[in-house]
Amino acid sequence: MKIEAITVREIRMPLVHFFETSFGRTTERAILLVTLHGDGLNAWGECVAGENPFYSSEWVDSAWVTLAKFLAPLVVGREFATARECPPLLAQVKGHRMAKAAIENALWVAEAVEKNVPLWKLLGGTRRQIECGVSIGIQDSVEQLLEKIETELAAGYRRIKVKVKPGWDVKVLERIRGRWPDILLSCDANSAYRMDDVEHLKRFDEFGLLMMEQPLWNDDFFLHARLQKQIKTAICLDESIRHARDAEAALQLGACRIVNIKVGRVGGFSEALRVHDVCRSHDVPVWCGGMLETGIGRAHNVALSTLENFRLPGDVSASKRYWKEDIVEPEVEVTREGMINVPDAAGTGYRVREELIETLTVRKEVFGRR
Ligand code: OSB
Ligand code: MG
Repeated sequence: MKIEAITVREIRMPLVHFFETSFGRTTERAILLVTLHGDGLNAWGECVAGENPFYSSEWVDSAWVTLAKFLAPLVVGREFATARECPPLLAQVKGHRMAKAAIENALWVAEAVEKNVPLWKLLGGTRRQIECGVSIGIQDSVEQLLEKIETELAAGYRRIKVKVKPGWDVKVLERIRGRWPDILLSCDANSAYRMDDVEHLKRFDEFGLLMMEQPLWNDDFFLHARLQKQIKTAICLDESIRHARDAEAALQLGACRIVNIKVGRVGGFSEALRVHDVCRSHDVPVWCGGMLETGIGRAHNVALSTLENFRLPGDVSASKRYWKEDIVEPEVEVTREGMINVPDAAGTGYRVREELIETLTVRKEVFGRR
């Protein structure tokens, strides 16, 4: 694709239900979208940075400035034979992986459309259906959480993940297990614990969890390796895996037994594929994480989840769990069996609703000439 211009925009979308983690509550998303214009097509990418730098250092405004000042100028006017040429070009900019991923992922979509193949095939995927789990935030009461779990299980979801933090953990897990002794259950702490909490974290072992996600520091694997030796529950790393080298280091250290791959967190599809391959070489399963994406990022997660080592249900779930109306058509839907049928059409297989996006846009800037 020859990139003639790039549009960077911010949209606002209220969540159907608030989403709360150990680092805070979100009621409305602010989301950056990137559109690459060229070869007569528009290719869309989503930046998964949050409204604040509480999950990782990137956030909407930092991504905006990085895209505007450095990343867009690097790619506007360039011709790409494949999307894989993008990361080396952007490598001069350190970090800012979510901002980079928005551009690179859009290029993968453009490549798929131009080659007339589905994105999942271009990525090397094989699965025609992907297994879905849900991530359920901290609620105002345990009763409210149990009700939510009941709804999601009835909808067919195959794994329940609950957010935990000190004061909302063991008692909550006890209640869940009391009611559902056998469901696939995991928890995600988003770095809410410290090594002083090891004795407390050992108590999680009695719940037969599939995994405990990112219990300690967001940028650590050394202490996670120590913790993993002291608990039976498999640790899954999310925040601290930034690229394939991190995955290799974490696995060699024994810092986790499962890895969550978020394509934005690792800087785009090329690196996500590398992380996938590193984990496969260690026989460590991966699953696809989510960042409360719109249908644009969600469609990318669907495609990525078709790779062979995505062996556990991910956090990729139906559009309607998040949005009253999604910005893709059809919306991402989940079957009664808790699966997403992966589209067969070229590109993502989900049409971007450009007119609707215009109405949600709060700021927009075009780089290059359209
Ligand atoms: O840690 O996986 C996480 C959402 C925002 C930031 C971090 C995380 C999450 C989720 C939600 O767990 C996953 C989703 O449903 O998109
Ligand atoms: Mg997580």
